Amino acid sequence: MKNVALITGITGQDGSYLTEFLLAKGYDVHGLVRRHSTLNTERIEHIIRSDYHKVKFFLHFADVTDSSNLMRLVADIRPTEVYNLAAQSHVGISFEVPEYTAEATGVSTLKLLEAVRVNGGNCRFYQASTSELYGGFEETAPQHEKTPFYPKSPYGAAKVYSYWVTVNYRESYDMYACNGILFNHESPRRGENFVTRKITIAIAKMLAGTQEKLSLGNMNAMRDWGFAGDYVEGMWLMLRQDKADDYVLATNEGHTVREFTEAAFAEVGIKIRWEGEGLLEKGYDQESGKLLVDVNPEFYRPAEVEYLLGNPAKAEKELGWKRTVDFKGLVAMMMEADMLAIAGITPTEYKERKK
Ligand code: NAP
Ligand code: G4F
Repeated sequence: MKNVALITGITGQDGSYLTEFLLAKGYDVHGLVRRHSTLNTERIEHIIRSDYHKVKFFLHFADVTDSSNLMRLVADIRPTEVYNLAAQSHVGISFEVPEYTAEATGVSTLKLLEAVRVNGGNCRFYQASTSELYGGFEETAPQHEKTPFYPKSPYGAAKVYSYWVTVNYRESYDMYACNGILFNHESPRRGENFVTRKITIAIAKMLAGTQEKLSLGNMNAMRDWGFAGDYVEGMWLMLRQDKADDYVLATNEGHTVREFTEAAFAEVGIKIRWEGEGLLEKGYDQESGKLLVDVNPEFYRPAEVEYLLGNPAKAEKELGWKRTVDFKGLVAMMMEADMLAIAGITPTEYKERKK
């Protein structure tokens, strides 16, 4: 039987890596894209321009909040696997657009599951669940599949709904439906307003002379940051098992926002000297004394998730999943990509600079 994947959120970070991964495995890949007033396909532009386009790679206009659209597309495409990656995925912004987040990140999962069920229910379903489910529940860190949920944002609450409705469809209708509970994963394709990418872009701009300083919110928040390319393989592996189940993907290595900032500056040979605390914390170039980092309360959230650290033991044992990029490798990859793209230096100049 031909493998046919349907990916929602194909224009996002994970959607683009997953598409490359599945095309390399011989899948037909169908992706849903929203209509924008400007083109929004930057991350998959290389695939659109490749020989795959309209042969093994197909795009369809759709919005995951539109159930009739989903129903028709599932009926037309007849996917063997559905990867539900679409979401309003920014935690901070979910406080600004809570109702829309509930629709796009929560209820839309029900709409897609229902479209699959009504159309026969015999394709495999991946739901992009998240470590934000655990939110404020830190006691059993590293968090794992059995850790209780305590979402701390409209985004987290919407994802809790999506998690449970996925489990519910698995149990009620015997559907092969899995939750991948993924801890933060990043890459050079990460959205510009997530903290890691915001940091690497800012440093590249500062070195290019087009930005003065980097302003951040909570620098003490700890995250378990992995590489997105590793995590999309985990999604696929979850759909390869005899029985559907839920799995954590994480690195079990935690770092604060401050540590990520230091590590990114270190990649370009700058050592940060920190002074002050909380809103008064500042980071200076140890050599020149120049102010490089400060704190702006604008980036604080009404409620914060302070500590996320994941235990991927179940995925490692049952799926044979293993991350290939560690924290240092991830920071280096992201910093190099932004230096080449933004600071306009060549790979050779970058290597020279790092010596
Ligand atoms: P992302 O880069 O923000 O991509 C989100 C995708 O969803 C984009 O393609 C976006 O389309 C699409 N989308 C948003 N609202 C939509 C709507 N109403 N209809 C159709 N498409 C819509 O997110 P990501 O980092 O790739 O993450 C993928 C999924 O994993 C998300 O569900 C996220 O919540 C979840 N997750 C991510 C992480 C992580 O660390 N990256 C960790 C755990 C879980 P546009 O391009 O048109 O905006
Ligand atoms: O990079 P972030 O915005 O990611 P966050 O909130 O952890 O959410 C990401 O990971 C989740 C998985 O755990 C996904 F489900 C979700 O879709 C998304 O991909 O923020 C990371 C931390 C937070 O504690 C935030 O308060 O960094 C802190 N932070 C400090 N200064 C900042 C900033 N975050 C952002 N975005 N911008 C800042 O200036």
